[in-house]
Amino acid sequence: MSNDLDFVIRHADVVTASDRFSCDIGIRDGRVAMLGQGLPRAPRELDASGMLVLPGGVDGHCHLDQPMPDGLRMADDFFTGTRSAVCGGTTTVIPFAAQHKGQTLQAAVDDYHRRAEGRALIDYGFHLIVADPTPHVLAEELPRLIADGYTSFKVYMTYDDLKLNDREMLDVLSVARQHGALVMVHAENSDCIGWLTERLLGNGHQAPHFHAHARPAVVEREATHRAIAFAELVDVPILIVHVSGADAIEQIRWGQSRGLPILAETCPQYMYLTAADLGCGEYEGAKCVCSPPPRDPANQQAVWRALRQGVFSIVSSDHAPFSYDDPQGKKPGGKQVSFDHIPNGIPGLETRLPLLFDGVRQGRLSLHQFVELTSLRPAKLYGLYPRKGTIAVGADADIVVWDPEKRVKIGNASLHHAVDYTPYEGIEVTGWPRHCLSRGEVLVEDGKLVTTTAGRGRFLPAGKPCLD
Ligand code: DUC
Ligand code: ZN
Ligand code: ZN
Repeated sequence: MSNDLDFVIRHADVVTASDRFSCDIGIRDGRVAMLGQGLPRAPRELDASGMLVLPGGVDGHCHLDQPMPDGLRMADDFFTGTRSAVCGGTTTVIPFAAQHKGQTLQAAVDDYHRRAEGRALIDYGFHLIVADPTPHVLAEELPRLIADGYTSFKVYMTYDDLKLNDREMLDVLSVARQHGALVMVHAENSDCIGWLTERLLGNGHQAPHFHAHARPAVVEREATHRAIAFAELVDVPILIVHVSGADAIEQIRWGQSRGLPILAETCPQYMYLTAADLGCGEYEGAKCVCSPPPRDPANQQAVWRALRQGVFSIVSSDHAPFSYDDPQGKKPGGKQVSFDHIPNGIPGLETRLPLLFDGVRQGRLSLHQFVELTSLRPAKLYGLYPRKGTIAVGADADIVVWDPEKRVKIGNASLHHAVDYTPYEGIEVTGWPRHCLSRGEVLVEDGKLVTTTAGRGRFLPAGKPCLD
């Protein structure tokens, strides 16, 4: 093997979760081979003067081409979704292979591999969604799949087609404990939502904004507390996903203060959207229907505060892409439907990093926290570190050259997903990726997508979760 470098990034102001240093970065065979001053010349070079050089983002929670019930369809497949991700500085995605009831987990995984292969532009891992924890799933499939590199799985406390009851939750947590996997929990109380929904519809309240009335903070708070209690009972770490505000944060802090291994994720929608974005009757509010729903400005502040204080381990997009003007999206069957039939989820793969980086600009969190929340910790938790999540000799050369001064007014016309809207239309941010490399290959150059080789992205079998 030659010792020559393939690529050198010159004058890099490198920022990782813990360090900041100036050097050249030498890349060979898709990996970082050297960090130092005055590295030898390479056939390809890039001058990063004036930029920040960051490890590529790892989006630990997004949904791509996930099979949907009832004639619904996600707008992004692995190509359009990963294209959008890399244009926003994310070089690894971890979507979900979702089991539906009656299906084996292996069948869900096989199906999902077929959807990703030949389509993904960047590297990807899979979480599992466990919707049917039969004795076979618990005793055979989960242990085998964990050993095969699927070391994290999501469970739902709501949605009729996905939810587990308390006993099933305990069973899944117990398998995770025994085999060293990490369980992600969607914490909302299903019966409370059902009860509220029935009353709202009974009173003729159908518009999108009633989605938030059907899922108030107490519903999330109760389920969060219950999930924490289960983790304590089984003595196993859990990660509460898409935490929306102060009530759930209070429960998480409570668990953490008792020394329980409670991890948490939040998403930009809980910092940038409020329930007001669901409208006050107009159907366009459907664009911001996601679960849990966005709350109010005080809750946004609580999320920012908790981020700074280290309550959260990761910030993910929860990209769940349904187009607005689409009979398979937010208007099922081409109709304006009652709030309980609007598919839940919003797009956000490409805007995750710029929205959070703007928080750095505003002094809401440090640059190192930004890297930790969006790259290092998701890589560690989901078993991809040290290959992903940092810039170090031996790591994959997944690198973002970030322009910290670039001002951008977010608009759907300039994003790269296949969704027909962004909930962040018109929001102005400062800071956007200028160049993005995936395993040493430049995919984005001067803000433009220059490589569109569908299928160059590789599946990443995950190692055991690292909680440090
Ligand atoms: N939960 C998610 O994680 N994503 C989309 C919708 C939902 O409820
Ligand atoms: Zn969820
Ligand atoms: Zn999700």
